[in-house]
Amino acid sequence: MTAWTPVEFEARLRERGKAYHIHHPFNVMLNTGKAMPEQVRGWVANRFLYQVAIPVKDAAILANCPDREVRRGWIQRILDHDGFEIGEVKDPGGIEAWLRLAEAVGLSREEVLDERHAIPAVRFAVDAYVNFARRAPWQEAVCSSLTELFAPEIHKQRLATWPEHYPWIQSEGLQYFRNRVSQARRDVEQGLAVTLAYFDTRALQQRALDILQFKLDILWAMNDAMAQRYGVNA
Ligand code: AHQ
Repeated sequence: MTAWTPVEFEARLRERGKAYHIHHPFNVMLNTGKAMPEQVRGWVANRFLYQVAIPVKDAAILANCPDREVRRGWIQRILDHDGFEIGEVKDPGGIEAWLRLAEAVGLSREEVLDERHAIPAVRFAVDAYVNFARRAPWQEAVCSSLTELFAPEIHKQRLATWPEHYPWIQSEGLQYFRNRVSQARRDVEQGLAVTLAYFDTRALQQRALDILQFKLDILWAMNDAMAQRYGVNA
């Protein structure tokens, strides 16, 4: 079988958006204003496990990647999350912004940092992502980040709905989502370019779709675990 053209291949990747966790009942509850404060707090506390794993996952990709040009682009992801102080330029980073979100929804920094609310299945899903990035060829780990093709929409949806539905959450707590809309777009530019170039036979392209599905399942499973623990209000 001949390989799909890059245009066709990208379309097939984007088609998988149907399985993105924006469609999960727990996320639909959150973004249609039906979540109780305890469910919002449970989501923020458990999603923290995913957030702090992202720079570890990205460092694993850097460690496996011999291509300096790719590393120059990819390292930005670690700076985005861990923050940095380079000369006069300072940025507290996305993990700090997530802790501000935690405080804005009524959690203490301590109870988020000590992961006391962590659901075992959330921890296992996050570990599956980090361990995949450590073990897989770096191009496959890059491909697995492409659930972010669909991320700008979910961040914009939160920004458009949470202030109205959850007036009890202070607005500055949503800064993380504001930052991610542009960061996700920039991430995807590099991730997609690497993926379209490396997966260049029909068999490799199918592998890329399977990798994307694996990561979609990770995000979906996290929501399943939170729905089971906190319930889903229809
Ligand atoms: O805040 C998110 C983030 O920093 C990342 C990095 C990226 C990756 O490398 O896999 N994926 C991702 C995602 C973030 N937020 C999720 C959300 O729903 O808020 C979405 C998630 C993703 O689409 O993979």
